[in-house]
Order: sequence, then C-alpha cells, then structure tokens
Amino acid sequence: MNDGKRVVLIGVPTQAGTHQKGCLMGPDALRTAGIAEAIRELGHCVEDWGNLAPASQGDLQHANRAIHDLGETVGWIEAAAEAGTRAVGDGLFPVFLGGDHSMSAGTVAGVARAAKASGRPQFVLWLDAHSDFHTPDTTTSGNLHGTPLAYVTGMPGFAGVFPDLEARVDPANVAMIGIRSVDPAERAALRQHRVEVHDMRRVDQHGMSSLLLGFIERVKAANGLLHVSLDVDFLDPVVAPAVGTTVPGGATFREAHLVMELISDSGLMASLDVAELNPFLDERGKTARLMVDLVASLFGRSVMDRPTISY
Ligand code: B3U
Ligand code: MN
Ligand code: MN
Repeated sequence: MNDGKRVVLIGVPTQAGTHQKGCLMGPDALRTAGIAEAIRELGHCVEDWGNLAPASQGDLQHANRAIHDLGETVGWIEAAAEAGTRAVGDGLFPVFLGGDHSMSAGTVAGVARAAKASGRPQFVLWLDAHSDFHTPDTTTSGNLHGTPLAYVTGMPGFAGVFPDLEARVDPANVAMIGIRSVDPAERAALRQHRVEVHDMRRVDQHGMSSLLLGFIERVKAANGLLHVSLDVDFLDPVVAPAVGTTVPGGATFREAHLVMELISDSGLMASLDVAELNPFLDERGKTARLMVDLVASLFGRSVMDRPTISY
C-alpha cells in the first residue's frame, strides 16, 4: 500500500513566539488525538522522541522593544534544528509537533542543513493564513512566530539575533498557499524576492490542485526535498478553531484534504511541521483530531479507506 517510512515524532512545545498561551500543550494534544497510531495504521514505522527542551534560555534583548521572549525562542530554535538534522541524518522522517510557528525557524534550518549535506535542494511549502516573513526589525507585534520563513530564506536582520544559518533555503524554492494576512513590510520583501505566494483569491480562482501541482512539478524537476509546514490557521476557523490567530476565509475541510492527498501522491515530502495548535482554544478536541486526520492524508490515507469521521 505504501513505501513504509520511518517516522519520528518530535514535540516542540514552545509558546515563546506568541502572546497567546496554550501552544505548549500542542504536541500532547496531537498525541492524545492519536497521531502515532494514525501514521502506523498506514504501514509506516513510528517512534517518538518526546518533547524537546530549549537548548539555552539567556535573557536576550533586541533594539525592537516589541520583541518578547527572544532568548527562549532562540533556545527552541537551536534544539529543533539539532533534532531535525539528527533525524534526517538517521534516515528518519521528522514530524515536528508544535508549538507556535517560531519553531519552524529551527525545524527548517535543521532539515535544510541535512539536505545540503545530501546535495539535494531544499524546498518549503508554507500552508498558512500568514506569510511569517517579518524580520526582527520589521515585526510590530514582537511575536516571533511571524518571522521563521524570512529567517530560513536568509533575509537580513537576523545576524546576531537568531543562530547563524548553515544552509539557507532559496526564496525561489518556497511556495505559500492559503495566505490572507500579510503586513506591509512582509509584502514588500515577498515581492522583492519573488516568492511564490498563492493567496485565497488565487485559490478561489484557480483551485488548490493546479496551484499545488505547479509547485510540485518544480520540486520534482529539481530532485528536491520537500518540507511541509502546516499552520493550523491555514484552515478556516469554523473547522479549526484551536489557534490563537484565526483569520476568516481559510481552507475548507475538503480543500485541505486534497492538498494533503496531492502531496502524498507526489512522494516528495521528507519532513513536516504541525504548528500553532492551541488546545486551550479547542472544542472537545475537534481541531486536534482534524490535524491528525490531515496528517493521515499526508501519509497516504485515501478517501476510500478513511473511516467515516464526525467532529
Ligand atoms: N503578521 C502578524 C500576524 C501573524 C503572523 N503570524 C501569525 N500571526 N500567527 C505578526 O504578528 O507578525
Ligand atoms: Mn504561521
Ligand atoms: Mn498563521
């Protein structure tokens, strides 16, 4: 049925990158909702490394006084990067369980470092309402979960703030889908670096599949490794309420599953983040169970063998 993968779950229970508390419960909610069992049922091997701890916790300050919890965020980034590089080096497929999206500054840096060692280009698919393309100088909220994609693509402003990058992701190797909240400084940088941004207007006009398949073809042609970063707020808040920064007009249940199924069919995904789940805001585990269901689609579950699910 599947080419059995060796999957490792890596919990990154950070909430330092946001003002809203609750993401620290994300990894355990995903486990409670049965993420390991769901992947295993599809014929893969799953191990669980448990939850990481921040590598350091110094009290770092930045000239931008809005920024909060910088030292702790850097500690989580270091820990996530180290775990990501180690997992890929061991031949494992890392599934990072968040934690707010600042964790992906570490997860993507870590897998990109491993990709560089293997000689294959790293590609990133960012499924999110937000572009997360702020630098420490441009963020006005001071929430560092708005910065990871700018960091891993080597934008200026991170030197001496976040860890030095050993392998940056070429901005030409990034695609974003689901976008509907972009701040002016992010918009300017995205345009300048010609990042492939598919906002919800493009989704409505062209459909998820044609946008995604275009990107998948590019990854395939380059023999690239694909990292998928799935923010809960990619989804519409009606189906996925357990997230601190809800934005109306998100992906529907059906669109989201289609994206996962097309990624699965491509066979290109090598690492995954499930970010921003805030179980404190959930409705009887509905969002956690939906995220597990989407992860199952990513690992090969098809509609024909999906059990009937009610949330
Ligand atoms: N761009 C805004 C909002 C935001 C970004 N990422 C999330 N929210 N989750 C900011 O605060 O940087
Ligand atoms: Mn995000
Ligand atoms: Mn978001």
